[in-house]
Amino acid sequence: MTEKPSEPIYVTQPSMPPQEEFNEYLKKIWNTKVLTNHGPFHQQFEKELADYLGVRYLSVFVNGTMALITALQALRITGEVITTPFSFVATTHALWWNNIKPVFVDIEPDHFTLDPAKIEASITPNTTAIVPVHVYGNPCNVEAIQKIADTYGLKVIYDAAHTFGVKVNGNSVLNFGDLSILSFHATKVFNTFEGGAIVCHDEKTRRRIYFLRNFGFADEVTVIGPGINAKMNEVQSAFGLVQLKYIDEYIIKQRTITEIYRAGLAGVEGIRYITDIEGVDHTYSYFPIFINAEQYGRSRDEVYNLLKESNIFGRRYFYPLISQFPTYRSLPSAKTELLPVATKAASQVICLPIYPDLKLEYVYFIIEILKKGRK
Ligand code: T4K
Repeated sequence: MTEKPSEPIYVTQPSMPPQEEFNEYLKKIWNTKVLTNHGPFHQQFEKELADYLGVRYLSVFVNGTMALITALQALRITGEVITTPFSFVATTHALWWNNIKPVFVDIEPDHFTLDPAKIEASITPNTTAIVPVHVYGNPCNVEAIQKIADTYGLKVIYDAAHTFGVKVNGNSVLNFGDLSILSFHATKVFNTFEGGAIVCHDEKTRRRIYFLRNFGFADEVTVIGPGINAKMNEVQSAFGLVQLKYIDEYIIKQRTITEIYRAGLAGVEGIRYITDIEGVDHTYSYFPIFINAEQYGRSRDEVYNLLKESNIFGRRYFYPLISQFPTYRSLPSAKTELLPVATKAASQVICLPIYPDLKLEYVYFIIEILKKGRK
C-alpha cells in the first residue's frame, strides 16, 4: 500500500497551463493597455470557446453566479421558480438576488438531477421558470423537462456549472433549454481563475445579455435597463485561451482517474458510485461516492474523517441541502419529507479527490482506505 501522502490531498486542484505561454499574452496586454470592456482577448475567447463547446452564442462572465443572476434578468424571470435543493448554494442564491421565490423539488435517485415526474405538482400560477442543475456533470432529463416547460409556458435555465464539454448524442448539453450557465471557477475542470458564461440560442438574446453585463449600455448614451458589471477582463480571457489548448488533456486524465476509482471500488459493499449514461460524453469532473452506513458498517461522516486522518480531504458536496440553510428552510417546499431522495443523497455523499495532476498512486491509496475501512 502506498504511504499516506505527506501533503494534504484536496478534492480538487486547479489545472494550470505552462506559465511561459501565458506570459506571451500578458506582454500583449502590457503593450496595448487594454485591460477590460470587451477587449480583443475577450472577443477571441468567446469565439474560440463557442467553437470548442459546439454552441452558437456564448457570453463570458466574471463568474458563474453573476452569469446565472444575469440569465434570470435577461429572460425577465419573476415570481416562483422550480429548482433543486441538491446543488451548490449559488444556484438558489441567484434566484434570491432576483427577488424570485425558490420552489424546491426532489431529485431522481440515479443521477441526482431534478426529477421531472415531481415538477408538475409544484407548478402554480406564479411559476415562470425551471432552473435545473446538471449536477456532477450528469445531464438532466432534458426532454422531459422541456415537455413540461412547453406545456405550462415556462422558461428553462440550466445551471451547467459542472457540465463543461459534456455532450448528449454528440450535441452539447448547453444547447438544451432557453439558456445555460457555466462556471470557470478555480475548482472546475476548465478554469479562468474565476469565470463563467451564458449560452443562448439567438442573436437578440445575446445582445440583451451583452447590454445587461455592461451596466445596460446599448451605446455611449443609451442605457436599456438596470444592468450590472459582470464582464470578464482581458487577463482572465487570455488565460482561458491558453487553457483551451490543454482542456482535452485534462479531461482524458480525469477519465483515467474515474476508471481507476470505479474498478477499485466495484463490489465494495456499502459504497455506490455513478456510472456513465449511454450516449453521453462525460468530462469526469467529480467522483461522488454514496455510503450506505448499514452495509458499510460506518457512517458517511466516519468515512469522511477516516480519509481526513490519512490526509485525504474529500468534500460532502452537496450537504447540507440548500433547502436546509437559514435563508431557505422556512419555505414550504423546503420540508425534509418533501425531499426524501435529496435528503438521503446529502447524508451519504463524499466527493473524492479528482483533478488532472492527481497522482495515480494516491487514487490507489484512497481505494485501499475505503476497502479496508469497511466493518
Ligand atoms: N452552480 C453550481 C452547481 C456550482 O457548483 C457553482 C460553483 C456555481 C453555480 C457558482 O459558480 P461560481 O460563481 O463559483 O463560478 C467551490 C467553488 O468555490 C464553487 O465555485 C463551486 N461551485 C463549488 C462546488 O465548490 P468550495 O467552498 O468548496 O471551495 P474551496 O475553496 O473549499 O475549494 C475546494 C478545494 O479546492 C480546496 O480544498 C483546495 C482546492 N483549491 C481551491 C481553490 C479556490 C485550490 O487548490 N486552489 C484554489 O484556488 O466551493
